[in-house]
Amino acid sequence: MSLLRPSVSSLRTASISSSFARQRVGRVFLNFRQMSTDQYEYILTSRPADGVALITLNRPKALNALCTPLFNELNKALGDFDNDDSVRAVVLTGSERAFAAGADIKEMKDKEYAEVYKGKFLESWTLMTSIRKPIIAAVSGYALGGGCELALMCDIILASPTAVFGQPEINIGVIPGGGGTQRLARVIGKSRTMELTLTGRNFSGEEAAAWGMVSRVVGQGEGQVVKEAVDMASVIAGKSAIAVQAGKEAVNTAYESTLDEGLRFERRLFHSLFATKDQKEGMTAFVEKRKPNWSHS
Ligand code: DAK
Repeated sequence: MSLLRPSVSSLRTASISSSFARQRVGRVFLNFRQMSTDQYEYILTSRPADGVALITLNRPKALNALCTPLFNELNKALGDFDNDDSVRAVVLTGSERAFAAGADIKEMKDKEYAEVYKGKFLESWTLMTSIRKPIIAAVSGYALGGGCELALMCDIILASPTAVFGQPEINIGVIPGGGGTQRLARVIGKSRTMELTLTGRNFSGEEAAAWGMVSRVVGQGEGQVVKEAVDMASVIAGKSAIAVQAGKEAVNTAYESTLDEGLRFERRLFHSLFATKDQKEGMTAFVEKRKPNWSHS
């Protein structure tokens, strides 16, 4: 199956009764139960490797501008994959030209304050941060504004040499609203974030890698970044899912707590893994010099 042209593979009608589907965002309950995967218009989903799901943003004419229906579909697909035991890691990508050129300016431009404030405009964007499985962003081309913020909400970012990141909202009379000022500041520091936010200057994947925002810039070639992200996701999918979930939770806690609290949380999670079959299996397999056979429990 081509990674560059994934098919809409899961054409089953999903019955989402999970807690995710009814996730609380602010004071709004989002409910995606009525949407089935064959209704996707703005994304493609596929299963390029065992345990790996690939979501491709697919709004090419608008450079994958993130309109509300696209985000609803993205949240729905992520929620489904989070609840599907056969998926252990997710790759999120766009096109060669654009990961995503930001929130849809055409959708936003005529909105009034009361409408966006009362209607909690775009608040459902944060829903994806509650996904338990790792999400790897494979970024080619433009990742601007909300596109950059979307990548920052993922757990790992790989960039192609063509990647162009930026928070250009200042150029259209606003500031980042999807976490750009907060997540960027935590990852690349105040001075750089201030510069990027106030000048709107774009930055390259190489800069992002040097600053620690991106894991690395991968080799040249169309589709290469997706291939490398899928390879990385496959490695993760080969681990104990329960340990992977704990690892993601622990790392994310580093951004939400003091060092002392974070270290205590990490220790507690580490201790709790001794209640899992996978800890017994993993350590026994090491001693017996064989590959572990994970039960993910
Ligand atoms: N929105 C809508 N359409 C967009 C778009 C966008 N962000 N970006 C590109 N397009 C559309 C263009 O309008 C054009 O459509 P047509 O004219 O063909 O109909 C098509 O995509 C191709 O774009 P260009 O013709 O402009 O292509 P170029 O190669 O010349 O330029 C570009 C590519 C990416 C440099 C340029 O399109 C551009 O500057 N785009 C806008 C980038 C931008 O300013 N992005 C930030 C938007 S504000 C929040 C969450 C998130 C946000 C806010 C709040 N909450 C949770 C509260 C996020 C806000 C933003 O992202």
